[in-house]
Amino acid sequence: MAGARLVYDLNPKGLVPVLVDPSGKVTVESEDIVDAIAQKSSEAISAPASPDAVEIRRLINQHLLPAGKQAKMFGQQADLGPVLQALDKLVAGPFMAGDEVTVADISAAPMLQRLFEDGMVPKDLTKLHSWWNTVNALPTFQKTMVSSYWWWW
Ligand SMILES: N[C@@H](CCC(=O)N[C@@H](CS)C(=O)NCC(=O)O)C(=O)O
Repeated sequence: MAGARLVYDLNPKGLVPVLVDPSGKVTVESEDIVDAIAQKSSEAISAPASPDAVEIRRLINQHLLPAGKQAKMFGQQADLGPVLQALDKLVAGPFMAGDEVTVADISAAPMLQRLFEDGMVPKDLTKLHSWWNTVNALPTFQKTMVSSYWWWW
């Protein structure tokens, strides 16, 4: 396609997602892309960054993603329980940081979706289950669902 830029031109690691904004600014890494889009949003999804919301994103990126990968791909769930328990304690409800969808929910949803669909979230983590029921019912979240999805690491 004329004018198309190879992923490698945009991200030397050759990974997606890659965001190119109208000014041509390139952003890589999912979390940075979430923040870049949130800052442009008319909704208040990026504000305010409560300490708990910051901790939720740290737990997701540093612990939930690797633990979820181990559990989903290799059946090793040892690291998954502790991070799910830590997240359950931090859920403000109904969304991660309170009454509104924020970047914490957007960071959390892809991996937690996969874990909930596979029944890997213990029933006694009631705040997380309540969060998932709320998020899963959002028409905006449903629009992101596809019948077969791929992994990112
Ligand atoms: N940490 C990166 C991971 C990106 C990543 O692993 N992307 C996968 C797809 S979801 C990819 O581009 N894989 C292509 C490949 O490995 O060749 C992020 O969160 O953006």
